[in-house]
Amino acid sequence: MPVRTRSAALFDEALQRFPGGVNSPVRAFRAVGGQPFFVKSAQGAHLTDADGTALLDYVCTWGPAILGHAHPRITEAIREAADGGTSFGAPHVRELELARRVQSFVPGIGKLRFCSSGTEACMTAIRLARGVTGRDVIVKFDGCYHGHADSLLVRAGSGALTHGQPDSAGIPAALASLTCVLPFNDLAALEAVFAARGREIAGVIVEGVPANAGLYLPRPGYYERLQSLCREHGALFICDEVMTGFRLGLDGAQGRFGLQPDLTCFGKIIGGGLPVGAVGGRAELMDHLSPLGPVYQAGTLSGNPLAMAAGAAALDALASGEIYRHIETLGAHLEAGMTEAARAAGVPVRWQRIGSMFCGYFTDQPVHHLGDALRCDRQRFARFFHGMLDAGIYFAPSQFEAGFLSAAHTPEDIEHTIRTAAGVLRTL
Ligand code: KE4
Repeated sequence: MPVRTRSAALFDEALQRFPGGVNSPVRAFRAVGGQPFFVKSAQGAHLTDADGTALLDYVCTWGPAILGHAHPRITEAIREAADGGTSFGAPHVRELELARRVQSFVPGIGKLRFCSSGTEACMTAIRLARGVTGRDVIVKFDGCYHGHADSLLVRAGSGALTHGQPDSAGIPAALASLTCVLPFNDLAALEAVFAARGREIAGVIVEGVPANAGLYLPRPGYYERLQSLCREHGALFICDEVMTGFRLGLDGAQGRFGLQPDLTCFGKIIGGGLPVGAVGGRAELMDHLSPLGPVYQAGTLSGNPLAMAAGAAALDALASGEIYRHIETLGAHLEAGMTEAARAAGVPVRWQRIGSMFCGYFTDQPVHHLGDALRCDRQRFARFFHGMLDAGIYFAPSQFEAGFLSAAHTPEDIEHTIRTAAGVLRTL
């Protein structure tokens, strides 16, 4: 059991200064018990905690660190940008440099608007859908998380689900009633809601793949039908690629599934680990945004030069496609090894994966939607989490989160993880 006295002292102070001791709920370890460690630094595939313990990191700051932590191309880009100033609140070329890259990789992004988080991107996308269509209803899916804007914190995933508040307090019932929540992968429910309320629906928002209740995948044809129903009824199809954008490939989930969303939300990787978000789509839709159109949206730090520089450096490093081949290979290796380790230990684990994103569900059944995910053995997951953490391997501190690989992970890291898990699973 590693020493965590420094982290414990810091957490004691944090509990006095921040609600729950954290600045984002999922970091609090409430789902797995115990206290979170404090990070001192990070390099490549490893974190170093405040007590000097090295941890092999499968959280990757919830996705952005696809190159690994402190990648020299990113830190150098930030350093060079910072030498010219950290924020201007005025147009500058770095906004164009990142936009050119995003638009060159993702078809259909006629125009973009940068902001400072995935929450802002998704909030803007639904406001735009309502402004463009003049309709009020937004459709989302239970367990999916699109940040913490009021209309989207209805039956939400990630920390909201982890902490048992999928419907947050503080959201007026009148507003929540305009968010229609459907079970994911249920085509009949989708057809029925469009048949009954198609003319009221401003937009449907869905994650590139649902990865905020663990990780499960759309059934074949589901997203295609969702997209066609939106077109048939004049609703906007909003693909939330905050997590999957530039994670599942240069053209994200929409490229993998052959989709053409009306609006796409970005975040995480396009900021290279700095605060960023973006919403993009056809110009005739995006031009509804102020100052051209009537849909207001703004941000002091939108298009921040450091985030733009870090994001451009990240996308340049990803452009050859080599990193995607590497993390796909590692993902398959980890999936096979963890599945075999669980089988040998006699512990039911469904390891679900797409590319370099994965979730080890503690259940013996496949997980296709939130209902399946909720049947997992969360207590056993928590024991597994701590067993691995005590052995120096950091998975997401919730059964309802995804794990990530980076360019810095190696086949030896994967083998070490599998061997360690084989031992931990036998103790559960
Ligand atoms: P941010 O506001 O956290 O930058 O992005 C919100 C968001 C939007 N859409 C998707 C698909 C997302 O996964 C997220 C944020 N992801 C969580 C992790 N599951 C962020 C971690 C946290 O809340 O601390």
